[in-house]
Amino acid sequence: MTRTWWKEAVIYQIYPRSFNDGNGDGVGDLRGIIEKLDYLQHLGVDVLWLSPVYASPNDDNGYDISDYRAIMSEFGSMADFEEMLDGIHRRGMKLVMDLVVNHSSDEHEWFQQSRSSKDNPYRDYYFWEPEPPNNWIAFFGGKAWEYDDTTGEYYLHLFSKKQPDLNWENPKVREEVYELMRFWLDKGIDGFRMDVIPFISKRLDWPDINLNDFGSAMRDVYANGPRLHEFLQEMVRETLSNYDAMSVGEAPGVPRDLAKLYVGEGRGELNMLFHFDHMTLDWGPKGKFDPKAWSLPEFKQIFTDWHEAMGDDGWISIFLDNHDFPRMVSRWGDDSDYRMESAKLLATLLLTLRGTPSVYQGSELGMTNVAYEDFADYRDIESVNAIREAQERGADSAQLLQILHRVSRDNVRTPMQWNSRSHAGFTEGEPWIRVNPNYTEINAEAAVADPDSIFHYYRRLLALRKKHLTLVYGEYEQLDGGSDWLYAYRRWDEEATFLVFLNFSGKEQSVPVEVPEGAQPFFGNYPVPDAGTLRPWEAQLWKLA
Ligand code: ISL
Ligand code: CA
Repeated sequence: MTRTWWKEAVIYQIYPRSFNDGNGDGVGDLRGIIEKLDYLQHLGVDVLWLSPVYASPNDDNGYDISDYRAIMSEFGSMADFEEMLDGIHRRGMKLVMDLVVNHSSDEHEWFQQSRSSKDNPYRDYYFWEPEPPNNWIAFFGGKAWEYDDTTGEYYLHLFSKKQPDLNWENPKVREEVYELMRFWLDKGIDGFRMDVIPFISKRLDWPDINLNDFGSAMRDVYANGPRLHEFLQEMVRETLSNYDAMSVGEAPGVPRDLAKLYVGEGRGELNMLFHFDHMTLDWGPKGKFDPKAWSLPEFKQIFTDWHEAMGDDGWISIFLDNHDFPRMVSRWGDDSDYRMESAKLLATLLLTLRGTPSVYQGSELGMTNVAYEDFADYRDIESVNAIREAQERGADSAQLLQILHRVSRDNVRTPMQWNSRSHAGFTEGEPWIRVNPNYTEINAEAAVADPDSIFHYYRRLLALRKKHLTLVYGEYEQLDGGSDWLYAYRRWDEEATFLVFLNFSGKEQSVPVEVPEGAQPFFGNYPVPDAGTLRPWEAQLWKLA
């Protein structure tokens, strides 16, 4: 397998609005990020991925862009951006920006022109139809075709109605995208995370979707369109191939058997992708607001199947949470009795699989989901729309709150918890979204001061991963025979062999897999490991040879 810097890197995702407020207006910003670069360097991550920082009316917190070449005024100026980029590079880190080009904001100049008349030169930058050609629904509720009375036609939006989908069939649209990518690459950024990139090529036969099976709608209709790979190859040829930059595609709707088309090494498309199989594991037939139980055997199988599907030709990025999904310790661990242990166990998983790990801000502190008691505390458009729709239906409020506590994207958008002072040290003003009340206990200042903290566990394991490339490139084999509490696997190459045992339960258990004679305890979340026994949420790494 070819060695590259982005395979050996660890990504840290910053959600700028919630990271750190530098000027006291209650909204995180670029100066706030600059203040925390030393913290990130100390943690030992390599690549900072910033959720969008471009000009935006913030219907979807920056994922609705009105000017791709300007910095959002709330976040600062281009001079702040350049200072931040320089500060990142001086510390030996890299910067990856979010590329959101499946759609723009409706306030982008292109859409303003496009909607103004049927013969405007920008008309074909978007999809316009005299009648909705199908039953598509939008991710944030309601129908995907919106009537616009200026010209009496409907435009397509797979997300909110303020996020009209760009028409990639139009070569001018593609050229605009490549130009804006070159604009940022020429400034010296180190790559892009590409938002819903499998959706950019539309099925122009406009088939209906099965409204009771959102998973197959994503896979067969919204994603993986007919010209997708042609577009990606063209994009890479025109932009990334001329720079030493990385790309990671957000890939909802991409099944394992299609993944190599995106990331196979000779394809000239993406370096890696974020697949969604574990993220949708607890979604019912109607999607995330219809949650169901998940099981450990299925969860593990997903990692094993993806490892095998990629083999030695293709790469993925491993993540257990991000700005769209619940906190990993609340979702896959135990955020009450064993928060510390289970957050460390999940860190072990995240950092010892084959794939580039992506750590979401605050997970290195074991930050948890939030449980707002008041609907008015929710900020995310997806939650706000879901609340409105449920109330219109006359749904039970208590039940709705329970679902939001479990699935709302605001769970991961509460301010970063820096210290135990007012508003968790995030801002000197009023935060745009309420702080999680557990900040007095869970915060960076306390974590950095405590050698046994989750923070230092990440830091040490990150350093070990750098030193032992077996943990990056090595082979992988699952060893636990489908146990419902144990996840056990081996990572190995010519240099070394590691055994990883993860107890996904709050009970002490005896391990059915033998630790070979001569194996040394290498790392773990309890002081001294005992071969053959795992304590509640214990993670053990053993090294052979
Ligand atoms: O957030 C989700 C479920 O709640 C996902 O289905 C999400 O909508 C999907 O992964 C696409 O996400 C990306 O594009 C969206 C944006 O809202 C997300 O924040 C972004 O990660 C539209 O740009
Ligand atoms: Ca601010």
